[in-house]
Amino acid sequence: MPIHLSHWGAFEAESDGYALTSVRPWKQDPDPNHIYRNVASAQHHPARLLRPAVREGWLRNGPGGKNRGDEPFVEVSWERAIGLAADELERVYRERGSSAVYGASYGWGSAGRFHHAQSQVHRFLNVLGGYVAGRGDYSYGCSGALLPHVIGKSPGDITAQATSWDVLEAETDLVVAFGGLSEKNSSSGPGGISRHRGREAIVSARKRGCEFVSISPIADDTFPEAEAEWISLRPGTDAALMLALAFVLDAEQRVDLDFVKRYTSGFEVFREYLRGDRDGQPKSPEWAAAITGLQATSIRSLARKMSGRRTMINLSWSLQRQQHGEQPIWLGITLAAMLGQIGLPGGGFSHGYGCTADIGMPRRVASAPSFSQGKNGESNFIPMARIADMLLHPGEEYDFDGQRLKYPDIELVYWCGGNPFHHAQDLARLRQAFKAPGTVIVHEQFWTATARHADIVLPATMTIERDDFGAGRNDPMFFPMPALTVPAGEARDDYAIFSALASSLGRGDEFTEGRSVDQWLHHLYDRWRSRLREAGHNVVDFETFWASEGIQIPVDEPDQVLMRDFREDPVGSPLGTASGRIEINSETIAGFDYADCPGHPVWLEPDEWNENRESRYPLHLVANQPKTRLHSQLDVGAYSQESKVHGREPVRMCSLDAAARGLADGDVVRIYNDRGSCLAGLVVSDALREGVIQLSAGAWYDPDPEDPSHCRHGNPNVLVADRPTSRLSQATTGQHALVEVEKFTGELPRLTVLGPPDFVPYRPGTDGGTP
Ligand code: PGD
Repeated sequence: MPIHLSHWGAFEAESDGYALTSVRPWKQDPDPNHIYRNVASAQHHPARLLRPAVREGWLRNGPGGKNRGDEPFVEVSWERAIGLAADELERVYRERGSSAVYGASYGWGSAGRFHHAQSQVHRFLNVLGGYVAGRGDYSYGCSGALLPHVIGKSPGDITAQATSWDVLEAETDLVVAFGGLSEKNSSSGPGGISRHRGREAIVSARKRGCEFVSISPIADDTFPEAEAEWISLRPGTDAALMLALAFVLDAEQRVDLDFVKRYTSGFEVFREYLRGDRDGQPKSPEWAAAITGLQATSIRSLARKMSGRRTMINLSWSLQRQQHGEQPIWLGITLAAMLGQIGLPGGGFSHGYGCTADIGMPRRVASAPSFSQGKNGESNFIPMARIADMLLHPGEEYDFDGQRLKYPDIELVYWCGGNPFHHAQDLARLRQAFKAPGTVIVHEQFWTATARHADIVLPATMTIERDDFGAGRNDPMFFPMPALTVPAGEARDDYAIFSALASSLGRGDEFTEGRSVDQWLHHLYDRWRSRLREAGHNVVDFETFWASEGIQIPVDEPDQVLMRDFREDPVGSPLGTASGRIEINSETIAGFDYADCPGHPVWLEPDEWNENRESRYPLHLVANQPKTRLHSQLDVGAYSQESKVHGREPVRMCSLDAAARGLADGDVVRIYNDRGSCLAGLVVSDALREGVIQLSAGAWYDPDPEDPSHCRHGNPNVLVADRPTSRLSQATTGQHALVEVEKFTGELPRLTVLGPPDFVPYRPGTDGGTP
């Protein structure tokens, strides 16, 4: 039976050529999840995009976004759609140049190396002259700016180089997981995952006697098999807890001063802050207790427990998806340095196991082949999460990582493989921002909110409808992915769409290099095979690979340990920081003079947190990753839909908070703050700390036509502020917001986002063309 790869695992599928008739997880996956069940049920769902469509007002009046998101669509032929998009691209590049085209097109897209949507769109726009790019990402954008200054590595480096599960299993005595070690987030990995390994490793570490501590406002943020001690702190206060742990290590002479001296720089400056030498406030457990809501005694005993044994500090990505997100990451690394175990098997830190399925998989000798994006001729970029600011404030200046930058003036937005109306914050504001450019072009598989906020919408195939090959970011398995069915409706591969557009614009040869999909797959594979052969690794030829159920890419070092080289030889293998060491104090960051990210890690109060329970919005919303889908992908699929309550996204709240509001399990509730509101279905669960609720991201945004700040479906990003982490990183703070919850007693509104939008027939003469 053919094996197919998805971000959430490999699966075996049978098909009748039109649809999948049977799907089950790959036999060799020790711990599959159920997200694969969304695939077959979504493929022919009414929300599937079947034909090219153009917003009626854009078709009639041309560029201009005033009514974008409010008007019906006209379905048109492929020929017409390609003609309209090509003419508009030609106009914008000619009149305004590449600095007026925003093509970052952020998003996870689908598994598959050739049809990788972002590679496709970037290559296409590069052929036309380039585009304004987005730097960083929504996953770990804050760490992306910070870590190069602190450890001279990107988050991508440290996820690929993370100490392997095998080593953790054999060596670690204590895992202290800030932000947990999540079972649900371990379901998926970018580009695909073959064998989900986390649970096995935790089970066998536990059997050996390894202990786990889960620090999170949500009890089930760590695999149940870890049997973790739950330290339930107030959301957003990990930095204060970490400072107090560091304070105890220092006060009780538990700091490995030899390690600190040899491998770090700036410890003394940080220690003055810790002891309160400059501000008069020692960062003691008593000080942290008032901020975190924990007992000073439990902070002290955790610090003692961490010293003197092999301790792995796990820093989840969620910690930095909040205001001042740099601080807990920097402090977690500082704590690991003070314990002196960085570079030792099973000790040190990770960022972070449990965030995606591939962290803890040792590096391969080479990544799988990929489609070249070419060279971007445009130098303008924005930090990825600043899209609404860019569209609303062209020409405005802002700070980013020591630079003073200016937002470009965008006329055309091109999106392929992402869903900004899922991933961005303050969606009512984003909706306003999306009205600014002249034209928005989107390739999508479904009528997501992003497709509904576009002018030209082009239907793309799903992975099961096209030939490709796939491998995850760190995963050693490389799978052939032959198409399992024909495309739904008139959907085309992104490659076919870009080839047609490039050819209309006279750039076809540059984009395709004269190759069909099949020729590209052969070409990319053969080139990759020769490179591996030169490096001494033999892999089978393309035909053998294509007929196989996947091949193994050799792994470099199964017992990989993060920063082992640096520990063994700090002079010969220095870090890429200014000092070549771990920077506990960074002169570079201090030189930027940012009050919201000073030169060493500190506690900074966020603008929004629930210290004051008397506030109008006393509940702390954690808007984290969902369990039954990846981000917003395939929200219409069966597994995702089964989790809904009265069709709304589930929100979890503890029994005390529910009782205080007269709410019961299964109620439809309204969650609100000054930015917006949404409906959700209540699940009462004492896995939540009192005063905290959890509503995962990813329910497709279904705005009330009268009030776009109200989502009828349960998308938390109407509630979360579009506030940057700091001037250093300008990343998302999507994880938290303050809210209140009440029972919804009105008539339950119908959801419109789970079907197609309104279509109107083409009215000849409106633009002189034909449909
Ligand atoms: P996805 O739902 O994966 O979200 O944001 P991202 O935009 O990546 O969107 C992918 C889209 O691509 C889907 O709509 C899918 O249909 C489409 N697609 C898939 N394959 C293809 C293809 O081959 N071609 C084309 N044309 N389209 C395709 C994720 C982002 O959300 C991330 S990474 C994180 S970590 C953030 N997390 C949070 C969070 O924790 N909390 C909040 N509040 N907000 C977040 N937003 C961020």
